Amino acid sequence: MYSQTDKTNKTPIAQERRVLTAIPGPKSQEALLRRAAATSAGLGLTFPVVIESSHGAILKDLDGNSLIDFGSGIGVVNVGNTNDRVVQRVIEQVQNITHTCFTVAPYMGYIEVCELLNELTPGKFKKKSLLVNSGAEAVENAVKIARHFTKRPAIVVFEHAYHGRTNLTMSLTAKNMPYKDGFGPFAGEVFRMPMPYPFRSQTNPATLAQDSFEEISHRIEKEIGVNNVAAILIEPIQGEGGFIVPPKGFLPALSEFATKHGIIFIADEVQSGFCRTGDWFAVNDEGVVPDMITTAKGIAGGLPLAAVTGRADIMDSVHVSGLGGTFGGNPVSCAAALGAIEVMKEEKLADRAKHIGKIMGDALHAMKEKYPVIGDVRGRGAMQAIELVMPGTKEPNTQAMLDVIKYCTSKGVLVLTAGTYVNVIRFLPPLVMSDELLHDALGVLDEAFASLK
Ligand code: PLZ
Repeated sequence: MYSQTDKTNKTPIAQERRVLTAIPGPKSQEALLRRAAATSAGLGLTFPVVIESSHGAILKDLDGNSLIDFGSGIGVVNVGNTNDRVVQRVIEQVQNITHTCFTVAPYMGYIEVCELLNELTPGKFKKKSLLVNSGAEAVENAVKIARHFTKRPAIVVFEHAYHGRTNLTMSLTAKNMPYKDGFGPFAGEVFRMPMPYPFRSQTNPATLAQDSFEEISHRIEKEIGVNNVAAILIEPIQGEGGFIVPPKGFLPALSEFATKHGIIFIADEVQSGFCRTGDWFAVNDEGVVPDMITTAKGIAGGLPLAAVTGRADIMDSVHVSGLGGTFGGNPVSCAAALGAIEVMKEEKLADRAKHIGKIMGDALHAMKEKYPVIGDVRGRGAMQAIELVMPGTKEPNTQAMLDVIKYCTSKGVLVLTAGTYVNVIRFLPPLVMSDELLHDALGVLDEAFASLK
């Protein structure tokens, strides 16, 4: 299953973990020196290896080590690395049209991706879409359109939010270091509200959703004025912030409040979308129907593509040529998206995400019982995280996170970090990861905790 086909004329990549050298190995080390010499020091580095090839849930580095991919390039290759169908569609497309610019001379791929997005996103009303290059660009466009439609300036965002690195999206993002520090001045008319964070909240869990909603609605009314608010923008499960899942009832209340006051409710599903949480989109879980939804990452199986999908009246409110961009909805990316979405449907990857979530959830909860450094286990489907603390307290434990990551890397399991307090380990496996590989990776994680002093 999931081995490379002959079409790409490459050696198949076995779906197994194999560590042949220290990590990084000598070739990766040499390549990382070139990286340091040639690329901006402002770029971070999560996995200290240089990748030569990939398939399914395995990344192969320059030294021939086969590493388990527990990050999917930050939630992108949900259909697996170099998914056969995506690769095939890309090869066919790149020989036909590489670029025309959709607003200059349109092509079918763009239209077909939009038709699919309009159908797959929640809401029975008529919808329309716009394609762009990155998640940040999608969010920026959603805000642009919401302001144009409502003729109101203010945007409501949340603590722990992440929406991108452009000037506007940096302004919408919560965390200073590393995203904003020294990069101001920031965009105006952005108002940040408290986010219900069940693990860290002092409030009674039973009333957290309602209490948070009441505080936020009160503040919107008193501090901004509902008639000045163009949009409420929220990640239904916060990504970079540490996979914070709001308590049940919170998102529906917020969305209802927005509707009541003519405020556009925008769900940023850039990280949580495309089967990741066990549904097409994370908002499906509570039946929340956003006015607009931003997507990227998982949409095109590894090629750069992002989208804004929304109520047709909102999306059509912009004058002709008010939206666009040279590369947005590039034909090759669209072909990849059509392949990726087909795979998600046929292989029922939303169900697969639920299955992975059950295995991960059970294993992580069992680890929490054994290792008091694990303060919280949370997430949905194949979007799970653990928050590390000083045992017996809720004080963030960054060192434990670093030690665990280091151990896992040395054993060939690549996992991502997250969190406002830099103490969260998040798991975003490709949804095609086999149960064997999943158990193997979780076994390594358990060993990592056992090895902590
Ligand atoms: N909205 C919810 O998660 C991207 C950031 C990686 P782009 N998250 C990964 C990094 O360190 O830059 C993200 C997201 C949510 C928007 C974005 C932005 O998407 O495609 O990175 O622009």
